[in-house]
Amino acid sequence: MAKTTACALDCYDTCKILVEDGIAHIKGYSTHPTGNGALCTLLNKSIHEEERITKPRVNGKEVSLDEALSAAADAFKDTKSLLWRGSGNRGVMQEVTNLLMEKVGGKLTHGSLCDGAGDAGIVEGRGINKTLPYEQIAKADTVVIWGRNVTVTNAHMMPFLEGKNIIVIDPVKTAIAKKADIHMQIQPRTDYYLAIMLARFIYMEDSQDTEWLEEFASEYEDFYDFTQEHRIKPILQYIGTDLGEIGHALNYLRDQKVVFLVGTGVQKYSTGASTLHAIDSLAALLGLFGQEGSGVHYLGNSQLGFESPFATLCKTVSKVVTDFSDFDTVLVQCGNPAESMPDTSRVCESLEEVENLIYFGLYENETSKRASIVIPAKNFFEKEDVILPYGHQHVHKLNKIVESDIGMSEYDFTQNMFDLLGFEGLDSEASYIDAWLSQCEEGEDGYLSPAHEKVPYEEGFGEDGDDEFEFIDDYDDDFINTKSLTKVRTSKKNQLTDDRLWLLTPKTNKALNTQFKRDTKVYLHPALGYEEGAQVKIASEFGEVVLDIMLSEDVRHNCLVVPSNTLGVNMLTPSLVSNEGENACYQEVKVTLEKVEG
Ligand SMILES: Nc1nc2c(c(=O)[nH]1)N[C@H]1C(S)=C(S)[C@@H](COP(=O)(O)OP(=O)(O)OC[C@H]3O[C@@H](n4cnc5c(=O)[nH]c(N)nc54)[C@H](O)[C@@H]3O)O[C@H]1N2
Ligand SMILES: Nc1nc2c(c(=O)[nH]1)N[C@H]1C(S)=C(S)[C@@H](COP(=O)(O)OP(=O)(O)OC[C@H]3O[C@@H](n4cnc5c(=O)[nH]c(N)nc54)[C@H](O)[C@@H]3O)O[C@H]1N2
Ligand code: SF4
Ligand SMILES: [Mo]
Repeated sequence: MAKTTACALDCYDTCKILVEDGIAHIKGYSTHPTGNGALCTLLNKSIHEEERITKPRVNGKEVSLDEALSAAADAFKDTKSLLWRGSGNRGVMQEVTNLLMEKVGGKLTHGSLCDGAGDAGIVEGRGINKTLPYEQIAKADTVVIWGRNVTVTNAHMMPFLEGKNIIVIDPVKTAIAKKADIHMQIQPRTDYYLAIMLARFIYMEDSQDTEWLEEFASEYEDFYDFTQEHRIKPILQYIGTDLGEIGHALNYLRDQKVVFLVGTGVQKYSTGASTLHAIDSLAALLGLFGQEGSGVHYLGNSQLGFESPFATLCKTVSKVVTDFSDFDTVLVQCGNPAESMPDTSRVCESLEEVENLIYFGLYENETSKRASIVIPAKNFFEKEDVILPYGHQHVHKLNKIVESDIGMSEYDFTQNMFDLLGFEGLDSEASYIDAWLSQCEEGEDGYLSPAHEKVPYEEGFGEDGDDEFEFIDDYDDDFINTKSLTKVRTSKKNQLTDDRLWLLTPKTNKALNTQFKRDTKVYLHPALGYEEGAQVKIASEFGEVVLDIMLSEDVRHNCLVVPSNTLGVNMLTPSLVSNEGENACYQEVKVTLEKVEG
């Protein structure tokens, strides 16, 4: 009989999967509300072809699983321990190891490599970060795709965009930008200013939704004053747009149902929270919250409304600027910090200092190579789990589809540690799975998150829906001197423009972060005068990397694109957390190029 499961890769879509005849015959579930019967190549191909770690290792020597587990248990005895968990598999059962950390007195991490800055900006305005259902996106007149590469990272959104006016805001002419009604190919890191400018013009022409504002966001006159602090001419020039383009965009925004699909691209900066808060403020001004067919869709808080059975009182350290050398034992689970964290040289130096680096994962990578203990994991086809999506709210039970001899599940690992270290209090795997599922609503199409609402923010904002929307009312930028753009700033570090290039590190369809295919290419505009196929040394104040040149007219002239699966990309990125949200700031960096003769 056919079985179902879902894809646990870290992706907006979280596709439901139909398994007809073993793992070789899987397909997308055609009636799934967010799928269209198709899976992507990562699931159709890459995951089956990627070579797994099959044998446990201790100090470079292959050992039995029992030996590796007892070495791991010893490493947790009387030591300072840290669990650093990545997002290679987004199943909730990943978090069962929190319970082990609680028992050994170890620490966990806080903060995010991913969407944390944007999330913080959303919470500032709306109180909580609810997900806009795809069904509402389908009812929009205009969709603004703002720093999200939908065809690559969110392909199952495409059917919902059919027949709509599309505006794309992206420094790169992405595939969707080529098909859009308007592509605003703006300067990176200027989205905050663009949102404020659009709001300023909305006020100027009196297109705000006054009736809605009076009821749900009554401080809109203060927001008017705030937008007035921003100078139009220099800002439009800095963003790389003009009055004509802004006017054109406004035609698609006023008096219509509008959805903003905002991606992580706009918030990989210290100011990322302000950017989302400004975009949300623009949306509020247009009255887009709590109405059919409109709103802002970002990465939602997937655990909203749930009580986690894995909550602990463990202390935490930053996930972004972690100093691993503070610990004797570090368990790296489901991630690849030696490649995925910013500032690779700093990360690797601090990992070198760790006495017991335990890698618990599927594939060999830069982190597994440094580990003294390697424990192979099972993948999501080989164990039971539950997944809570961030792109929609259709919760899935993940079922074991194949029996595999390789590795172990996170639950089994935790249970083994409890047994070896003499701890008590771990419940059964089934009871934890049930603890998550029993909190869901059961709908026609399966489980729905308890936070699911057809039209979010219909009642209002905050936890209980009785707060108002709070507009953005300040902006701090420590990276760029913005004095000439506003009437209030003081001078800081970088000039508004200089000869260096912005480093953009978006995702690629060949990989899921550092899982699957790795690359060695940089994409440059031909006007920079480099030759395709040659190599170039890219340098920032944090490090350098040599990559193969690909020329592309699609990249803005003052940017370069190095996809996030590229070997060494994070040699260039800073050890920096965002002003709010404790997020990595991968793009808060400018780089220089130097030809490599050869
Ligand atoms: N420069 C730059 N860097 C970035 C980004 C960027 O945009 N630019 N993006 C950032 C973002 S958004 C993210 S989310 C992070 C992701 O960074 P990480 O969270 O470190 O994820 P990956 O690098 O994909 O590594 C995932 C690993 O998880 C392991 N794994 C997979 N499934 C399982 C499982 O079921 N169990 C266990 N135990 N292990 C498993 C695999 O071995 C794989 O190597 O990267 C960030 N890094
Ligand atoms: N195939 C595939 N799918 C994935 C992933 C993957 O690695 N591969 N990763 C998954 C994960 S972990 C995440 S977090 C999501 C992220 O998915 P997205 O939200 O799509 O994020 P990115 O691909 O990092 O960047 C999106 C776009 O932002 C643009 N951009 C960069 N800087 C700026 C800027 O300053 N302003 C504006 N307006 N745009 C900018 C980039 O050019 C890019 O087109 O994708 C998920 N889906
Ligand atoms: S990676 Fe994303 S698009 Fe591909 S199968 Fe998984 S959830 Fe669907
Ligand atoms: Mo992410």
